[in-house]
Amino acid sequence: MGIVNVTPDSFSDGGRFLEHGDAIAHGRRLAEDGADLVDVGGESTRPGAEPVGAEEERRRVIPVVEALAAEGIVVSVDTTKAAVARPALEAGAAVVNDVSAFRVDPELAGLTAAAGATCVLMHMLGEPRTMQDDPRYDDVVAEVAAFLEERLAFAVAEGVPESRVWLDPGIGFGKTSEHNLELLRRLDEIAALGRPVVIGTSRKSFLGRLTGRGEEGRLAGTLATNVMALERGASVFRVHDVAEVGDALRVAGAVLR
Ligand code: HH2
Repeated sequence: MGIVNVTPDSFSDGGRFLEHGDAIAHGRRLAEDGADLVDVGGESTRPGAEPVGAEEERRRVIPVVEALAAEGIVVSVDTTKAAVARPALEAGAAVVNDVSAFRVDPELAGLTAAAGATCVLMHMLGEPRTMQDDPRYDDVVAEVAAFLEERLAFAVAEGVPESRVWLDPGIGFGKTSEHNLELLRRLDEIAALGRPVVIGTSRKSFLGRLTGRGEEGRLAGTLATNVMALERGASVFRVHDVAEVGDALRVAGAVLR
């Protein structure tokens, strides 16, 4: 899953793809680099980010979703709002990637079901503005697994077939570096829920803390974590550097087989 952030403030590529033409060209490049899926988002979820209204979010993402889908690229829309997901699905998006797992806007579940779309349900403790203020768990993996199980049941109750639900432990969303590492170390416990696991470590700040590098220098850390996630059962890898991570996963996958 390649990332296209149509935002001024995303943590690693904010402002680079705010123009629709640039975002579309970037999505196309990610598909050429081997992405099976391109994730288009118009609201940054970086720690401390300010919320964006539905109208502005639609203005940012819908033309990009429409153009990429028209080229036959499988598109997911990274949003928590039904008012954004509805036109995105009409414009050809096939996947709804909701970092709130249908908590911000429960209506999004029925909408996903009616559209026959797939959804990504992600764990987050708190909300983006405050999530990194001293997050605490007794057992982060058990708590994330229980949350995802509950949200999966909610989605199914709202009519989304279980086969159309992917689960994501939400690396960096209300987690310390140690929580992120524990989730990666024990990712097999999330995979044991029986649904495809999505993992998003790309360029995130815990990699910077471990290596001392800024966003642009975190490819090696991104590769290491995605390979380890593959080994522990992840099957969808949300990344900025599609070609490089794709190669690493192909090689690691060949070894594992
Ligand atoms: N991470 C980010 C955004 N959306 N969706 C899923 N399913 N999993 C993730 O780990 C995830 C996500 C944050 O990364 P990014 O899009 O690069 O930055 P920003 O939120 O600042 O736009």
